[in-house]
Amino acid sequence: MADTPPIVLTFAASDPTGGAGMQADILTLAAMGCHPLSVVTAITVQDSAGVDGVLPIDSEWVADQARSVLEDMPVAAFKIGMLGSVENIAAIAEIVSDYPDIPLILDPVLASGRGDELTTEDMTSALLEMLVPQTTLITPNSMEARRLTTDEGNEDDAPSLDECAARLVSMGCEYVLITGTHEQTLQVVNTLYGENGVLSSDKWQRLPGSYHGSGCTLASAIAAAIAQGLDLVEAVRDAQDFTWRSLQAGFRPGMGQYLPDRLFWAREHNENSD
Ligand code: PXL
Repeated sequence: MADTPPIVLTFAASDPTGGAGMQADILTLAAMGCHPLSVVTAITVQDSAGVDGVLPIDSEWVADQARSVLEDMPVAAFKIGMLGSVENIAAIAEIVSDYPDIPLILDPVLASGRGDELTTEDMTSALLEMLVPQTTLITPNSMEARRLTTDEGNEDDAPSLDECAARLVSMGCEYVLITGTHEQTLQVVNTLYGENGVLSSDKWQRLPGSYHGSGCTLASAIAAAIAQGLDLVEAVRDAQDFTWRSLQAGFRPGMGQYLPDRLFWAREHNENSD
């Protein structure tokens, strides 16, 4: 019998396009040699151009899905994406608190890449209060990092990205990876922070397209690399490389955004063997 691959549990919402959300996580985790467990938190109606509807799953069903598989199988990492409701955040926070030794990668999904709001203010507060203190690594893009940490009642509060990361660490997570796709820089600069500030900063060639699911791919790839036994700094670098190559191989199946191709490596192999 074959060995069991490392197991990663993702809490995420279904995206029928296969670009983002749970489908992105499953594709990425499998592509990186892990077995994905998937707890669905919400279902969405969307196409490659935008989100038309979100239906959160009842939080007891979310908890039951997770408890069943967690009692059955050993999990090497958690990945948390879109959560759907405050009740779901509370349920998931309670579950992960029973597994304090399992690394937790939190992708704070506030809006889709195309600007559809996916998280209410109440959900953002719940995320900061209940999940961030239990998080190993949070992976906001620069806009999310500012939104999570800026005091909106204070017009003078305009923190640098370094300050945003420091504030997130002070809220209780161990590491912060801020991605720089939305910044006006020639290359995309992604910076990893720990409790003493910058740990590493990686520059990536900026790709021309607009992609749906890049953040989900990156956070899942980090969870997979950690589950495979890499330390956090190595996992973050490997996962960025995997994500960049998935984006470079991206395709445009519909009329909206490009989707990352998490199976780029399998297709390269096919071409070579022809
Ligand atoms: O990319 C963030 C994201 C996560 N999860 C779901 C989504 C999106 C973006 O649209 O639809 C289900």
